[in-house]
Amino acid sequence: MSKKPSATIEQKPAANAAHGQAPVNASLSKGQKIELFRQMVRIRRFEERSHRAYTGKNANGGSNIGGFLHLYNGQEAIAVGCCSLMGAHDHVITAYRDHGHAIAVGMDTKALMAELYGKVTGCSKGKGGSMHFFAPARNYWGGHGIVGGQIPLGVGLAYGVKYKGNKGSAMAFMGDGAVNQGAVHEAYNLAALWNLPCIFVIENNGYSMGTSQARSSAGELAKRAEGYGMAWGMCDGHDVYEVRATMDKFIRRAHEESKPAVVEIRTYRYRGHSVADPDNTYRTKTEIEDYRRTKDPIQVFQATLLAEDVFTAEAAEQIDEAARAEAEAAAEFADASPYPTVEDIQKDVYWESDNPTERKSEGRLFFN
Ligand SMILES: Cc1ncc(C[n+]2csc(CCOP(=O)(O)OP(=O)(O)O)c2C)c(N)n1
Ligand SMILES: [Mg+2]
Repeated sequence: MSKKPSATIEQKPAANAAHGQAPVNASLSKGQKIELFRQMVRIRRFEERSHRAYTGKNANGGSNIGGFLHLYNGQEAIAVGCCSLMGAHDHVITAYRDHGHAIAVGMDTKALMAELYGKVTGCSKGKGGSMHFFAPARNYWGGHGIVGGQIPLGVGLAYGVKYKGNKGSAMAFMGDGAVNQGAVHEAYNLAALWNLPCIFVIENNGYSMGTSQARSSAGELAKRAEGYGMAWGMCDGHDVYEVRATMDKFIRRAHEESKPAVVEIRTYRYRGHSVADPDNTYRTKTEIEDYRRTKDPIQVFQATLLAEDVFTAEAAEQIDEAARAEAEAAAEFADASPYPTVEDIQKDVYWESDNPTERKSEGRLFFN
């Protein structure tokens, strides 16, 4: 993707061409395929630009971005593949590694970068930061910091879809580390018991912070669905066609039969757990480079689209240039935006304190 592609990158199309033939992919127009590629590149460039902002200093010598920054580099095909399948009543909720999904559902990167900078123009008015991107109008319900905490909320979203009689689903994303949380199992149980259209998507990047899957989790992660009588599936997350072909089956099933499922998507993250977290103690450089060289989702899809004659290398380069410029413009916008005021600090935190006259609860508010 860079102007001078690294000589070490093996630009090969995805190994299993059958996924490109799946109806959900075969029916895509050239323009739609290019759009999938563009989204992945936009995510990659946004993440790289935010990494630079995080490690750099602002004009006053302070940090541009406070708090944590968990980057999505390497996992782009999952958010893009899954969100590209969303209809009017499909919802998404995820953990703190939430930038990719936000871009994939169509959020404006200026509002996202401003949120990272803690500015009032951010999507959460500068009060959420990296882990709390939200866009209710796009059925995107965040952005959650408690590992596994978003999963019962995802079941609630699916309950809402069913209760309203809509043909939809909730995709509740989690990492491989979240599967051992008790709340995830309570959520599995209710989704299965009540036949809720919830698809639990495990983005298995092999590590929870510095702990490998082998050291933390027994058995096959998705297969645990069987204990709850749920369907399950697995696929590789570096091939956007494969992600779409796999997820399409479960989304259709959720729409038609209101049935939950667990889908494990194998992937890899290139950066440390967060930017502040060192990445030199639990895995080797060779492991990261091997993945990048053979399975980088953007490189793989670029090679696939070149082989399919969907676009030229020059067109891919232009998409990359535009994505870099967009990320740069987002950083400039964030930098130039004001911070929220002290007076606003308690606004937009609790609905009830913003709407005291309409509040429904009796008794003391927040126990004061
Ligand atoms: C309940 C809870 N326990 C611990 C943490 C600290 N913590 C933050 S992220 C993380 C690892 C989660 O890894 P995984 O679910 O694989 O997601 P990934 O970071 O790989 O996307 C941990 C232990 C937390 N935020 N919440
Ligand atoms: Mg993980």
